[in-house]
Amino acid sequence: MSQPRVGIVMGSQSDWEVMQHAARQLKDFAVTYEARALSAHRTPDLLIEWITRIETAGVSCFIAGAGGAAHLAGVVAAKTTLPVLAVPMPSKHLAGLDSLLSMVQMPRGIPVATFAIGEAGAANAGLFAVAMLALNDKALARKLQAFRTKQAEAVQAVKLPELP
Ligand code: RP5
Repeated sequence: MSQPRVGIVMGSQSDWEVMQHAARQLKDFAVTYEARALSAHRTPDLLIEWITRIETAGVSCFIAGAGGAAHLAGVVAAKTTLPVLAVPMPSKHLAGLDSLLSMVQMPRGIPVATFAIGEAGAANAGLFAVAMLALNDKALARKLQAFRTKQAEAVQAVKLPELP
């Protein structure tokens, strides 16, 4: 199996429905990743073991998704100097505002880059990881440019309906 270039971690299996959109972007760009469900609260020791192992394996960045009291991305950032991209999950009671604030309000010195709540944030975290890797990978940079061109063409081709 090829070496992962990105580590994806989420606080629970229930986050996969959203976090699969980060994995999908990486897969579409043929960027290898390893995805795990590990929790800052429920499995702290296993989380730290995984961070150490996958960093040694050579990943370039982490994408962390969690909901509620979402400390996962912050804990990952505390254990590595690699870039950590955080995706707030749309939580049941506060619609993800709790997740967003838990992730975005990091103390000075331990940054995480926090994305939008939910699927768009997960997809954009994947695309951002691709953009970082593309800095040192010309073929990937060309693919990313082609993706942007195709996306712009799709918007340009939109025909809005006439009013009756
Ligand atoms: C967080 O609690 C997880 O990231 C998830 O978003 C939320 C709920 O987890 P489950 O109770 O569904 O496992 O730690």
